Amino acid sequence: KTLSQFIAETQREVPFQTGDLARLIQDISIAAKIVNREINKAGLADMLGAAGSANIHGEDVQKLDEFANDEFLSVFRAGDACCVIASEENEKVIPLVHEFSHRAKYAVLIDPIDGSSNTEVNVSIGTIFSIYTRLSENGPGTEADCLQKGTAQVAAGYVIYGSCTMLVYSTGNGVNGFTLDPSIGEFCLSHPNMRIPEGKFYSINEGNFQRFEEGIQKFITYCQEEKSGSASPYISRHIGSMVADFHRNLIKGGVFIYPASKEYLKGKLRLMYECNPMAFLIEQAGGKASDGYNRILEINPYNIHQRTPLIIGSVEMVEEVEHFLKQNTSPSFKNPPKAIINF
Ligand code: P6P
Repeated sequence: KTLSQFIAETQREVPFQTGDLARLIQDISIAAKIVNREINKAGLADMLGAAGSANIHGEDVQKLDEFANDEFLSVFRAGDACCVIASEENEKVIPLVHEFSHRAKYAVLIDPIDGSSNTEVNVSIGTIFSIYTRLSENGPGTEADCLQKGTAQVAAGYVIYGSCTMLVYSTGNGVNGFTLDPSIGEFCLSHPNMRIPEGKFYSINEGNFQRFEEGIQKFITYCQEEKSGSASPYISRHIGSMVADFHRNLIKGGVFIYPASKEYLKGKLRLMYECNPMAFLIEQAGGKASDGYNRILEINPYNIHQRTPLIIGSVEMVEEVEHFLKQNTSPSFKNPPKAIINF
């Protein structure tokens, strides 16, 4: 069953839908196919490496980041369902002004390519998107349309460009995964109604161990310790590309952690276009997502680029991490040194 057939079928289940959200998901899938094509030949088409510029966060922009951002922006501009975009690659939101702005219902937040530095070493990377119904009445969308709590999302998903390319998304009625069949150029339903199992993978950049809060350090040590004389059941798996680490855990179970650290006081990952969409998906798949203390989806946003610590995956493992954090917040971390990056 192709994505188009799946959307047509689910459209019938939800009465009075105008089809705008369906169109938006279709548009995202088209841009994803184009980005996928460039990623697959990145090494040949000189799309690897830095574009020679820095983005608004001062991070080297990879050529694919720019290409992907342009592709997704152009499909949203060409359509009539989106009134405003917030992208990791753009400092300000981008209000869409077109003849249909007055009736474009959705705000889209996107990380066009997450983990682009992995392209050079042929590691899976991803696109992450989050969709809200606009709050403003009409005309081009506004920043306020983008700055909504994660609980208000109407849809969210990601594309993983890996050994195969998949689109995984939810509109609030469960999570479905579609695998791109290059022979027909269609995303086909391959993972219906995805549910995260309880698992034993823990995924974290242990290189930052000395900079983590004591609770995180104790969780990692707990995972490594033998249990009643037998080997620890926990398995460390960390790819360093959040979409890939998330996708493995969604299928096999486990927890992905990018916590606060002395360097990143609020964690490194972005709330609005990385953590909120992934939190929406994981809850739809029966999992959990928190910043260690609060449900990610309940965080009140103040800036489209704000960061948050992220602990996401199987309920049992997320709650184990939360347990260690609640028990052990070391005093040194309460008064951290001037953080290098705390926005
Ligand atoms: P670190 C990739 O740059 C990314 O945004 C995520 O995909 C990944 O989980 C994280 O950063 C890796 O960050 O600090 O461990 O290199």
